[in-house]
Formats: sequence, C-alpha cells, structure tokens
Amino acid sequence: MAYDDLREWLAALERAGELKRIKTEVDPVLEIAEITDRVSKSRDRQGNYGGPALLFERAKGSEMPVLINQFGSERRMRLALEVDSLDQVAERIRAFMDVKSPQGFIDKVKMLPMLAEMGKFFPKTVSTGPCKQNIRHDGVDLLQLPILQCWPKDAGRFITLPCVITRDPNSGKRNVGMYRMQVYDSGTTGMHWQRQKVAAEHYRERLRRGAGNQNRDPGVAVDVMARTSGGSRIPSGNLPSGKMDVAVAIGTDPALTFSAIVPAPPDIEEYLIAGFLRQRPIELVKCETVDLEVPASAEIVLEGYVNLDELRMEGPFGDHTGFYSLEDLYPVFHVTCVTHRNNPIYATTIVGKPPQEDAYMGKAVERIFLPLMKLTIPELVDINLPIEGVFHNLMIVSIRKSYPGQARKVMNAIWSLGQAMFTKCIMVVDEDVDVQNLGEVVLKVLNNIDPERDIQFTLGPVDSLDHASRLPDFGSKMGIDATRKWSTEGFTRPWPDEIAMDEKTRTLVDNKWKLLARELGIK
Ligand SMILES: Cc1cc2nc3c(=O)[nH]c(=O)nc-3n(C[C@H](O)[C@H](O)[C@H](O)COP(=O)(O)O)c2cc1C
Ligand SMILES: [Mn+2]
Repeated sequence: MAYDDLREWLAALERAGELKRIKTEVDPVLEIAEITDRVSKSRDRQGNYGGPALLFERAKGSEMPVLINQFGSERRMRLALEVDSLDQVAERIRAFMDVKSPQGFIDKVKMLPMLAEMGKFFPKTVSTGPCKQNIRHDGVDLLQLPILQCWPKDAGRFITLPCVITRDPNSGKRNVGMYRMQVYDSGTTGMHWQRQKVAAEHYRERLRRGAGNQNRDPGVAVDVMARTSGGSRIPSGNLPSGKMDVAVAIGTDPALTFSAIVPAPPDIEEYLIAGFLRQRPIELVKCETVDLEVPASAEIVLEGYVNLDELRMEGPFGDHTGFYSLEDLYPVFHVTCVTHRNNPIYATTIVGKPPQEDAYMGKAVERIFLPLMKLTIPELVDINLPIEGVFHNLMIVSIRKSYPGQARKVMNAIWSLGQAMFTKCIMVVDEDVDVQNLGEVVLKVLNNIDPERDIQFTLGPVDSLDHASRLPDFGSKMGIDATRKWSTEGFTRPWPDEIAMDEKTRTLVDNKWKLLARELGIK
C-alpha cells in the first residue's frame, strides 16, 4: 500500500528498524551535518555503508523535528518504492513500454500518459488537505524552520530537499524538481535551478514572452542565464519585468520526493511519475496565493514567486562532488504564504563527499533508467555509475558489439540523452565484463586500450557543478572504447586469450578441495 504522506513513511521506517530518534539537542548549523555524515559513512556488519534514517526531535532554535537520511541506504530506497528489488520498477516500466511500439524512445515516453492504464495514476485535485491545517499570509519567517547550514564555507542555510513546483507557460504542465534554496532572510531564498533543468526553461520561456511583449530584444532575455555564467557579470538591467509563480513542498511522501530528482523528459509531470511509482494517484490542493497545485499531505508548503528581472549571488555550497560549488547568479524566490500541517516535520538532506543519501537515490535512478536507455541503445547490457564518480563524472557501460565503431556510437547516444549528456567520462566494455565489479573494469579497460587510438573527445554541455571545465556549463567529455578491437577496425595484431584454468584440472582440485582447504586453513 502506498504511503500517503511523510508520516506513514516514517512509521514504516520505524517498524523496519530503519529510523533512529535523537532526543539530544543539536544545532542545525553544522552539527546535524557532522552527525549525519558520520552515520552515512558508518558500515553495517556486511560492510555496507549507510546508517539509519535520523529524526532529530530537538533542533536548536526551532520547534520542528528534522528528518534526514530517509533514503540513505539501498534497503530504504527499496522500502520507499515498495519493491524487493529496484529491477521490479524497471520491469514495470518495460511492461508498459511493450504495450505498443512507436518508433523512438521519445515517442514511447510521450505516449505514456495516453495509455489507458496510466489513467489510474494521474494526480487528483482535492478541495483541501492536511497541508492547509495552518495558513500564514503574514509574519512569514523562514528562520523559524530548522534549516541546515551543512558545511563551514557554505554561504548560509540551505533548504536541501525541496520539491520545487513550476508551470510551463506553453503547455500548462507542472514540473517538480529538486533545486536547493539558500535562505537570504525571513522571506526570500535563492532558487538554484541550473540552466539545463526544466524550471530554468520555464523561467526563460517567460523571459522570452516578456521580452516579446515589451518590444525588447528577445535574445537578450533568453540569453540572460548564459550571460551571467560564472557570476562575473551582472545583467545589464535589460530584462523584462514580471513574476513567475513558484511553490515548494517540503516533507512529502517518498515517491514524490524521489520523482523530483528523476531526470524525466520535460513533458511528463513528476506528479504522474510519483503516481506510477506508488501505484496510486497523488492528491493535490490549490495554492492560496499562486496558480499552482501542491501535494495535499505535504508537511510544509512555501508559496511565492521569482521576479523575472532579479538575480542574486547564490552559494558557495558544499556539494555532492565533494567540493564547494562556486557562487553564481540565480533567481530569487519571494515567499507570499506558508501553509503547514500541525506539528510539521522538516525533511532535509546533506550532500558532500560520497557516500551520502543522494548516492542511493542516484543508484535507484540508474536501475530504473536502464530499460529506458535500452530502448534507444538496444546493444546496452548493463551500466554502472560508481558513487565516487558523482553521477556525471563516470559511466561504465557494457555492450553487445556487432559492428565496427559501435562503442563510439554508444557514447554519442548517451551524450544525447537528457541529463546523461553531462557524463564526463564514458567507458565502453564488451558484454563479458561485469561493470558492477570495478576491479574487473580496471583490469580489462586498461589492458584493452591504446589510449591515443581508443579515447574519443567531444565538446558539449557539462554539469553546472563541474569546476574544472573551461567555461561554466560548457566543456569537453571523454569516451574510452575499451571493447576488444576488431580487424575491421584496423586492429590486425592477434588478440590474446584471457587466462582460465582448464576444466580437467579444476575438477581434480575440486575433488581434493575439502582436504586441502583444511590443510591450508582456508574456508
Ligand atoms: C539532494 C539533491 C539536491 C539537488 N540540488 C539541485 C540544485 O540545487 N539544482 C539543480 O539544478 N539540480 C539539483 N539536483 C538535481 C535535480 O533534482 C535533478 O537534475 C532533477 O532531475 C531536476 O528535475 P527537472 O528535470 O524537472 O528539472 C539535486 C538533486 C538532489 C538529489
Ligand atoms: Mn521534470
């Protein structure tokens, strides 16, 4: 049964022994982060990372308890999506995709909402819900929330697990994305939607329209995000004025929180994805002051707007790359109204050096997206985005190779897929390599390449968090073709066999192994 809200999810975590309540008073400034980081990096008996979810019941300076690390282990990620294995989610998606077969991946995804069965999962708007138990138009004070400062050099406190809701001015569709929010004062925050993300496109689309209406050069407005890259240039003030509605839900059921990080095509509402994941529709209520709908059972809802012509320095912020992301200009969110449940729970996370909570969310995305990637890249066998590769730095893929140059075709296909375009290094191996076994990958990849011949460079968009690229958001990427080279690819030397003992000798030793193992003291 789907979790209706954060509280049902908390109860489930507690029943599963996955939640620890902490009664000692702790400071949301740095202290909670240090505790959580230690818990994330502690290991269980099997040596796996990821301690329990934590509910800090006494956060200094606030009435509200703080929930953190709710997704911080593979087991909890499975509990959150109510499956025994993440492959089950992938399997459900695959079953859906097989219903009809339109041409491309995008066509298939686009038809998803049209499928009759999908109807069951569409969000429902209801007249009211628990998030309306308290409605505050005046005296809004974000400083009453137990918002964390995570790392010493962070620019301040950041809301780190917000579901940010915006509307596409063309299609009317809503997007839910997770974009951190730096608290500037009691009623304003930063809005860190990076340029390639869906809400940033909603914002630019409004700029385009505003520029059109006011007879200004649309190019100026459209390019504003790019012109301000790197934080070195302040916009010339030539931006069209106007407001864009934004709502933020904090503390939602786990399927919705997770869907806010899923790199879904812009045409598919995360509300529908969450409904699909939990197999029950999300219930929505209308906002009080803006034209948006929010999850009815959210713990806290912030309603407000960003001004089209206002950008402010955001960051630095200790990020999931293990480095601080540098300051840069981003829009400013102004709160107009706060609604919340009685005794609200503040849900948050920290990012920093891996492994942390986001690693398990990312791994779930990897598993769920594999069958979708296979639709456009059918030769794909498996993928691994190692946690220390911080998701956009390294993707290892195994393929069933059938023609010359295929590894390079696969790299280009990956660089053309949604957020996978950011991947800085793609390693392509043959299907016999287990990409989940990093030791095997290192052995095979480095043995099998002639670097100058097998490394392919390309230029394109890179992640905003990449601090090494030549320009913010734009840089080079590398693909390594570590497949066995064929003569049809110009490799005419003999390729050696891999070493393996013959069957006869193995059987011989197998039969003596009990005795030998005892003598050798090996199990
Ligand atoms: C904890 C966490 C924090 C994140 N913070 C940001 C952020 O500040 N800005 C951003 O653009 N993406 C951030 N992301 C990644 C986005 O949520 C992700 O790219 C998502 O797919 C964006 O949704 P969209 O495709 O609807 O734009 C974060 C992800 C996680 C898990
Ligand atoms: Mn989206």
